[in-house]
Amino acid sequence: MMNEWWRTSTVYQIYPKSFNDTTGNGKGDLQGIIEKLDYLQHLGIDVIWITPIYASPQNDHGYDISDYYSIHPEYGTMEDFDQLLQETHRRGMKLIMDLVVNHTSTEHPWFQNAQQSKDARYRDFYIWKDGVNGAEPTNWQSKFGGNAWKYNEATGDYYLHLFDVTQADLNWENRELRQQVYEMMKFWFDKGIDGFRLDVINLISKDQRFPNDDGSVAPGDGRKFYTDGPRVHEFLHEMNREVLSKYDSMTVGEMSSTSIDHCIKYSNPDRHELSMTFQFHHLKVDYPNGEKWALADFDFVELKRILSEWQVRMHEGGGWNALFWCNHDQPRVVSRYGNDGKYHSKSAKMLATTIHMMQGTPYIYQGEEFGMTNPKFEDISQYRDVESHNMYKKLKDDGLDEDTVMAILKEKSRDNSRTPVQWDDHKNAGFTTGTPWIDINKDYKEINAKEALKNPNSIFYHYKKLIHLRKEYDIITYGDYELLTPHDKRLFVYKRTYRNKTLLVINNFYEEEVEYACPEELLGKKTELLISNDHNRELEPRMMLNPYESLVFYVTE
Ligand code: TEU
Repeated sequence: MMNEWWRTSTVYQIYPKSFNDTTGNGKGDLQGIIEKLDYLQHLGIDVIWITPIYASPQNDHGYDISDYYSIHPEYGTMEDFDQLLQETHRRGMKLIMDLVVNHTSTEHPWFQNAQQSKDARYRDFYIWKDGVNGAEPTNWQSKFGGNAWKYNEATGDYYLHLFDVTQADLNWENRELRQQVYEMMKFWFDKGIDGFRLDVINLISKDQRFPNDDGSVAPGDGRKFYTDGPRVHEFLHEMNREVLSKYDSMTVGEMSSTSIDHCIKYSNPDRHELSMTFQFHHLKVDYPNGEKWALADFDFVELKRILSEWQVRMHEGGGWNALFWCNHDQPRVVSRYGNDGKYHSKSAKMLATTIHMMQGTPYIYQGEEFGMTNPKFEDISQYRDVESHNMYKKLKDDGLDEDTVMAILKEKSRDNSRTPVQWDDHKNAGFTTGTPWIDINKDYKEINAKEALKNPNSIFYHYKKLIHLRKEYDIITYGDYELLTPHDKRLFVYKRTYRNKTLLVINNFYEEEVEYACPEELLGKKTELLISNDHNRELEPRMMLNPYESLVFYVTE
């Protein structure tokens, strides 16, 4: 079996448009990433994941690809990419790319051909259906709002787009399409990349009956007919056989609305599909009745239950979790589940410890390592995401007033994670000498990488230590997991056990002081405090925890 280096690795996600601009055009670029490789090496990063940098009209900031074999010119050239890959490897780090093959841009040559006629060369690379009684083929909803089918004049029928109307779903039933995908993957692997993050890869197999969704099973938007679909494991096993098995690589599948049973199948090495999976259920505990675009406090007890169930059952099933709080689609976790005011640093460190001591591969999203927060944009003109603008219109059409809609966008929009990385306290936070494509967060003078690097007690050095602990203690990678406070309203305490050793992870998720009673079987033994976001302390029978206090004890005998 190839070396599974990714089980002890930590991944850093870069959203290049907002990372670092070296040309002054207000958008990040590949040379900007090269400039920051020493910073990432200093943090202790093992793998870099770059979101799509392929040619794209940028309607969905690169997730709408028009040429899989070229670099989007605003990011640079293929020579810049080759230099980035070489410089990454020279520093002992690995690089994985984003693979978006559930759909292409409607500007991709395949679609440009397919939309012309019913017998076009690439017609069957996409999903076409006749309307029903003058309406769309089914009542499926796009994840960006509206119906998921778009009428095509030239052929008098509709094509499927689960996302934006300019992102046409590919027909994975077509064997030639699949072979084209595999050839493209080999092109990038032969250049030397170390793997892929696979975008919404559990949506590629659709129920070929294409039934209407009668809404009998929530949410009634059609996703049950294409999520973890009938041939998805067959397709991924074929991808593994044809491509992945031929390279020492890691793959992480983004699994929208998936289940533990499927993720065990996707990531158990005996099944030869993928290395690991992202699931999102822990990031929906602030969705009232499952609705993203509404406001509610997060359900802390449910958060613990979900994370713990995934820890236990994936471990039992031989699956492998990708551990994360943030990415380019999610609000900043310190604003969402932490405290981005008085307890900004402590709560950011507590949140980091909570997932970095779990089993799986941790992912750090750019700026998370020094506690970037939600920008709290006041005006719709500040938003850049197609989803934000679609939902702004939909919520207003639904009758919500401007203030309520803007309050929802402030908490929920994907723009929250897409403001430029705050490198220092200079103009535009050191991100660009030009006009940034999206506003800089106003807190950049206080919250930036330069400040974090100067302060030995910063969030940055807390993350650095967590990354190091993962390499030093096998219990983090291989230990069993048990949640110790399932019902507590403030405490998230769990333990890891491995070869008669115990890791006790104690997190106070709130501003109130709270008492914790330590399990008796852990007292009176050789105990080491591995990491704290507060002061050094001993493990005692009853401990009064400070606001957002987070402690990790290693108990050996
Ligand atoms: O995201 C898919 C996805 O599930 C989220 O975008 C979610 O559906 C959306 O935020 C609505 O709440 C992946 C990429 O991460 C995202 O950036 C792309 O927009 C999307 O796929 C389409 O490629």
